Amino acid sequence: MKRRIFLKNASLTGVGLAVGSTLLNCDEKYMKKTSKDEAIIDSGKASLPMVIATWDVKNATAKAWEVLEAGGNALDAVEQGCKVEEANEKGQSVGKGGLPDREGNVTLDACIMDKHGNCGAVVYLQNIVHAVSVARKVMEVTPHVMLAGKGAEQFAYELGFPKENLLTEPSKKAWKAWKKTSEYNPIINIENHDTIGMLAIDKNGDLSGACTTSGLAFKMAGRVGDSPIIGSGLFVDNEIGACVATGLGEEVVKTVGSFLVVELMRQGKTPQEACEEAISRIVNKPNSDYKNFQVGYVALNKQGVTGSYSIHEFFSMTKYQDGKNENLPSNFFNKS
Ligand code: SD4
Repeated sequence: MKRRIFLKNASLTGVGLAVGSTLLNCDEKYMKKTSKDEAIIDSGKASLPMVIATWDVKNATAKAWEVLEAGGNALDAVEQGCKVEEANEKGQSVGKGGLPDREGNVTLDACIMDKHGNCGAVVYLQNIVHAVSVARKVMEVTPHVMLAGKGAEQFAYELGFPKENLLTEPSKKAWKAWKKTSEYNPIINIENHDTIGMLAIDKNGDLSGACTTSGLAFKMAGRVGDSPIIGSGLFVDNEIGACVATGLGEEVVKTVGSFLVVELMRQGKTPQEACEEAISRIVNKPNSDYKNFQVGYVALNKQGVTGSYSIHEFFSMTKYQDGKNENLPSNFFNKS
């Protein structure tokens, strides 16, 4: 249910709106004017803090919420939240236990972005569980945005990250079974997508986001997807909102999906409308093969209004807000 906040006889620009216990700064461009002296904020539930994530990852959002509730910032929240899934060996698309590439190597992609627009990423990282934390270190202690492969791994060891074998027995078994046919067919949800992308707003109203994945199962050695690419897998603009993607990364990269969603929100679209438009850019391409792959976006704006949309059914968003941790099915394009 959408909660609507009515402002009467108020100047719309730079209004400080008390929502719950949190003061939210609102700007005219986020409001729908209904008459000269009344505005509606389509706020969803604009009480802060809040966190959303791709797929059903309630343990991860619970961790992020714990950080936010204690007054922690959104950056710490998304890092801590993503780490839960990276350590979860049962998740076969993230961190330890991720499905390997066709050579049997688990390689991780991750990125993180803060309220200042700073960002860090690692691609093709091996033998380190917490790729998101390495990405954060790239952002914080190097002059660079992205480190790849051996360089990223070496950097992590220098900072004290432990070396670990990421290939668990079940994932090794799945790889061996795959090798019997070696068919590469990255079909929609079948591959157990659960790349975690997480976006948070803290009690100060500041945004951050992170994304971490082992990428597509049985990908070509050396393949990097959208998840560590700023603007594709993730984008955060603290003035406007943030977006994170999941699914077939090649399609997200080709449309610079997360940046597109944030820019559409800047132009006045709601997070839901922006996610839908970004999906339509993919499916409406001439000769789009969208029936054979999945892409999903989750987004939120500065006011805590959220959106999520995918090409196919069974994508979902987990949202923790107002003390409630819920997994919500997303609307989707392909109803046939
Ligand atoms: C990739 N987008 O590497 C990732 C995969 C993914 O859930 O999202 N899986 O293309």
